[in-house]
Amino acid sequence: MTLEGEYVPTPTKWVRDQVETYERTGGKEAGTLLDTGLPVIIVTTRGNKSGKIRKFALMRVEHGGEYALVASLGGAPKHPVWYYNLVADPKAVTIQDGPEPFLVEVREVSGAEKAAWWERAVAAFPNYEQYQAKTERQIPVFVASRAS
Ligand code: F42
Repeated sequence: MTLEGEYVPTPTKWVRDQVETYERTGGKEAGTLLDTGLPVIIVTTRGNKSGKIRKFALMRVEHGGEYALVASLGGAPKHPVWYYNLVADPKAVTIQDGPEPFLVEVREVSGAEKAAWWERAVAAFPNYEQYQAKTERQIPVFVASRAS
């Protein structure tokens, strides 16, 4: 399942290349973050200003068929801009975790639910802890569930 529209790659070359290789090989290549061996997923959103198709990679944080999408951006003071795409259209999102992308619906989580997903996220990618420690920004977490 893919979103209709014109794909405009991210200007961040290493991410653009990872997305392209992952999609071309159905996840057989470029499935991990650089040489960490830690798995990634490919997320597709609709640009909230351009309406174009935007894609990026995130660490794979999966539990019970749902995924956490952690807007960490390495602990930068500002959200990644894909955050605003998800807020604007939480149903125009696909995740690719293997050969084929599938449609999901996302919701930003808070409180105890966020704490539970944050624990899973840090277990999958310990760097998230350092990212949160280095910024005043509360790193947002979305949970993606397969669209009904
Ligand atoms: N980023 C994370 O935040 N968390 C992760 O766990 C993570 C893991 C990861 C693993 C592998 C990998 O290759 C990259 C990884 N990244 C991770 C980086 C992630 O893939 C993104 O590159 C990063 O989060 C930054 O996302 P971004 O959406 O801010 O990217 C910018 C550089 C970008 O693409 N900007 C575009 C541009 O032209 O400058 C615009 C993109 C866009 O969505 N535009 C919207 C539109 O309408 O088209 C408007 C957005 C707005 O409201 O301004």
